[in-house]
Amino acid sequence: MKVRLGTGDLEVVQGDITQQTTDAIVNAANTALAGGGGVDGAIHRAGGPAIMQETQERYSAGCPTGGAVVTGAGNLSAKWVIHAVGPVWKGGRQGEPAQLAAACRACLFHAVELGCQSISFPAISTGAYGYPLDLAANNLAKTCMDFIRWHRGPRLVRFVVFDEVARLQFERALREVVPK
Ligand code: AR6
Repeated sequence: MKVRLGTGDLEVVQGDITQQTTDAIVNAANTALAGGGGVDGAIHRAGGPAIMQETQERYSAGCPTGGAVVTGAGNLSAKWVIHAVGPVWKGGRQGEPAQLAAACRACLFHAVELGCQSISFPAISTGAYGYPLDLAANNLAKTCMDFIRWHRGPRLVRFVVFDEVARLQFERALREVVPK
């Protein structure tokens, strides 16, 4: 599913984030940038050791929740990996929505600064970090839509989700945030 906004497009695809050929792909990282399972494990496995090496050299202090840092993409087709740190879900009243939106915006600002035309996001925080899928989809769709309406680029924001349940949630969320 694709939504055209004039200033840029938002789309949802079901698949593997590591296979995307967008200029940047987003990693669902942790504050230590230490690697892990899920998206993080898949990106480091497919991208090779150069990504972790650069991460350790440049960001030895890690990255706070709600932030994002950039590395090259090793063996991946993308040019850049933007490592975003989403919040751990603690019930929703401890700043998680603002932190998820901040992490998403940090990625988009990096992408624009790097001159990226396109960026792929996974469903940040909805795996190991337990953020409810429907709420994360709403949050990420709204944050990206607001961003590409008010900034020059990226031209394409793609949400890459693993399964059909997530795809349906992101499609619903996109339909709901599109201006009528
Ligand atoms: N492509 C697209 N989506 C994926 C892929 C993939 N290859 N693999 C998993 N997903 P998660 P988080 C989906 O756990 O919740 C790591 O250990 C998955 O179904 O990767 O932000 C890190 O090191 C889920 O919907 O990220 C951190 O410690 C979504 O991607 C921690 O997990 C995100 O799941 C971050 O947890």
